[in-house]
Amino acid sequence: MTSVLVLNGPNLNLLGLREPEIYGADTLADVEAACVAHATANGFSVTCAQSNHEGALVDAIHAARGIHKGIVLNAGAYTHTSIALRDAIAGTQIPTVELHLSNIHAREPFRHHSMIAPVAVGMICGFGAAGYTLALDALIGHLGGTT
Ligand code: CA2
Repeated sequence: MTSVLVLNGPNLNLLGLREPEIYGADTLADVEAACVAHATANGFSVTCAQSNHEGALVDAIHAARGIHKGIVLNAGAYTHTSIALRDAIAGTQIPTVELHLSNIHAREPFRHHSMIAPVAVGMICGFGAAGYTLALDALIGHLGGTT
């Protein structure tokens, strides 16, 4: 069965616990359970991971080589700063869908630029937790829908 990785970055472990008006009421565990259910229903397996550390996220992308055919990545605030994450995606050439709960373009100017976007297959943002399953659908479609 084809496997994909859902990777979440810094502070996303706080989902559902703070700022629900921006990020929604679903917890990270809720989001991950929805990803597992959605991927499984589509014949894919999914591994979910989260880290608050940039290097650990780079390691997770490197470790995906040969295991996961694609990545859904919410890099959190590292989206806007991390050349290292961008280089990891470009270096591994693992198809990656960038995902944000909030519409980063409707927020503060410093969130408008993404380091990840130029090396991503595409970006989904602004649809809250539903964006994760939208991103999985986009990734599965990009991979050809085959298992
Ligand atoms: O909208 C998104 O998904 C973001 O990636 C979330 C990041 C933010 O820095 C990006 O600009 C957009 C922040 C994640 C923080 O998550 C929290 C969740 C609940 C409470 C506090 C923080």
